[in-house]
Amino acid sequence: MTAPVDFIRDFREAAPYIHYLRGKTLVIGIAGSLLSGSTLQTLAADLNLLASLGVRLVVVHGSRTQINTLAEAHGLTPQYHNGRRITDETTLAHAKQACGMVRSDIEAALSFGLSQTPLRGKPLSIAGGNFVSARPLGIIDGIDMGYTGIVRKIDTEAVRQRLNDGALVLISPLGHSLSGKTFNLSMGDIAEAAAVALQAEKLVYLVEQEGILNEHGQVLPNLSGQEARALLAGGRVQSNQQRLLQSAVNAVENGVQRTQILSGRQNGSLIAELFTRHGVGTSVARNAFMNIRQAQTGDIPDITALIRPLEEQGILLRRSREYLENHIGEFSVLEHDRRIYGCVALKTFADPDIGELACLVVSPEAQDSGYGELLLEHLLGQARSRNIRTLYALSTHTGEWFLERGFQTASSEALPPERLSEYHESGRKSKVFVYHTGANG
Ligand code: 1C4
Repeated sequence: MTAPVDFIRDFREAAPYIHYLRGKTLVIGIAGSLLSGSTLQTLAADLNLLASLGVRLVVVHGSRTQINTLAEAHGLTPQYHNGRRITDETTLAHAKQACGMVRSDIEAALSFGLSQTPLRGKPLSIAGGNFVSARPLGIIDGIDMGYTGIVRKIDTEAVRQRLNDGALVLISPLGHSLSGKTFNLSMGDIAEAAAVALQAEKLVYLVEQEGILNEHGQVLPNLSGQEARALLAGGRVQSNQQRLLQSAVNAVENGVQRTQILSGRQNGSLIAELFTRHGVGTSVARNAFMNIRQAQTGDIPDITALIRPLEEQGILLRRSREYLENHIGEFSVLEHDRRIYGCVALKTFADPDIGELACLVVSPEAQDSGYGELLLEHLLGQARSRNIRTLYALSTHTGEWFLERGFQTASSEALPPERLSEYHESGRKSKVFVYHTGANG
């Protein structure tokens, strides 16, 4: 029997992410509209899977759709100001009712366990409680927002205690004031505040859209906090997503490593985002001043300074100034605070399905902070967008680094003919690694 090649490749790719996420805290905010029927069942199975892999989960559920359904059933029209619900006594009663129903449905779905696996029938322990204290939003532009509240404090000690006990912490969008009043809060406000208070590894928003969409309706894949801020300032994000993106920016600017916004409707999107290199949806990362961009001729002195010492050690191929001038379009550079710390090149061949990751360098003082990984992700994105299916990397010293990131060893004979003749001429006997990008070709 032959091994299922795709499964083995995907499992190898996922392994470093499984290792990395074990013991890390994820705060996941889920829009209320996703919390019913088969979508809820699928999300609950994925949450169970994450918990079984040792990820510490704080889930904040929304309830907007359910409150609106109750309002409509009573012949009421929901009232909003600046995108925030105005909560009168009746709406507060609906909010409490909606939260009770949603919470109970989530608990039931999570209790179902991982169907078709040995974990079936071993329900995850779910913790609830008065983790969120709130205060009224007050009067905005002369409009009394009633029982609409904002987060005052997250009881991080209590949340951490439950997480340490192995429970999933499930938070409803209600908060209580010190005077004993209940306030209707937004899922996003709580998720952001919890992620910051817990200094979570990631804040994930599961929403209806595929991610944050630009003014043309296209998903914006990777943004730095700084880029996201510029998009918001320029009004280049669809109006109904501005608060969500602002929340993502707030989180990363206050210590959360990354915020991810993705569709909760697409089966498995949460798993794809967390355990594959290419991910899905929009990611907002903390490195505010880090940027990977297309190299320009003016970057050649900086690229030369990066690569010359490694050429002398035989780690990289020699590339003359003339070569760099002629091939600068293949290069990308990583800059931080306008200084270049790394580069990588995508070589193409007569066969359009094939590419090579070449000239990958991170300057010694910036190594071990994930820049190499970011350059690799960037290059894989470029390869996919050009429908390159097979990506080679040749290396004399760095094989392990590629193997740990999902590459596999390959025979030099698999290289395209023009690269194979260079390979023989160089006499370097470099090892050959291959990565299947998943592009459709
Ligand atoms: N082997 C295994 N692991 C390594 C490693 C190595 N040589 N170097 C670093 N790591 C590990 C670190 O220990 C760390 O592990 P940890 O602590 O997280 O467990 C992890 O990698 C760090 O990962 P990162 O994402 O923070 O990576 P960076 O440090 O930012 O960057 C580089 C990784 C390998 C890029 C960086 O160490 C570097 O610049 N090294 C020197 C240059 C180099 O080896 N580049 C790779 C070239 S292979 C050539 C060409 O010219 O085109 C040759 C072609 C031919 O024909 O031979 C290439 C592709 O450029 N090919």
